[in-house]
Amino acid sequence: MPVDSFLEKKWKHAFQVFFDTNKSESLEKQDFDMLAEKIKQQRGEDSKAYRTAKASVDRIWKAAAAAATETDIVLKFQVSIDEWIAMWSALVLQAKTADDWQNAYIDYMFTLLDASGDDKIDKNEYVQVMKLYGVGTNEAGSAFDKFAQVSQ
Ligand SMILES: [Ca+2]
Repeated sequence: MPVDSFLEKKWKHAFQVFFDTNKSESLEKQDFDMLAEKIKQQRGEDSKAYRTAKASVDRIWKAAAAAATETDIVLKFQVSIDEWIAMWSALVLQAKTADDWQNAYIDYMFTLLDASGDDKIDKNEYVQVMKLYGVGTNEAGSAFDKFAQVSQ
């Protein structure tokens, strides 16, 4: 059974924007290390965002690496975009409850976005964090407006 193309697009987008930090079109440990480093520079070593990111990123990486084919791990230690999609599809198709790595992903994204730590994400925080990922202010702002409307 094929996965909904909207979902697939969403996972691809997350892969490209949030995880493939070095833009190599595959995930390596380096992507995760670079990401943690960016957050450290922006929020500081003692920040909750950095501590959560470091812990979560490690859990996500381990799950992603486990989902990659054996050859990839042995030869390149990489996770391709297809393997990334397969990892998410498996969850959806099996209708499983969230795995540890998925909870880690949610913790990570939320803590990163909630810069003030008040358990809410406002537009300014969202735009600032998206800038960290190279997403333009206007683009991030209009994306925020769209999903803020949907969730009201
Ligand atoms: Ca990469």
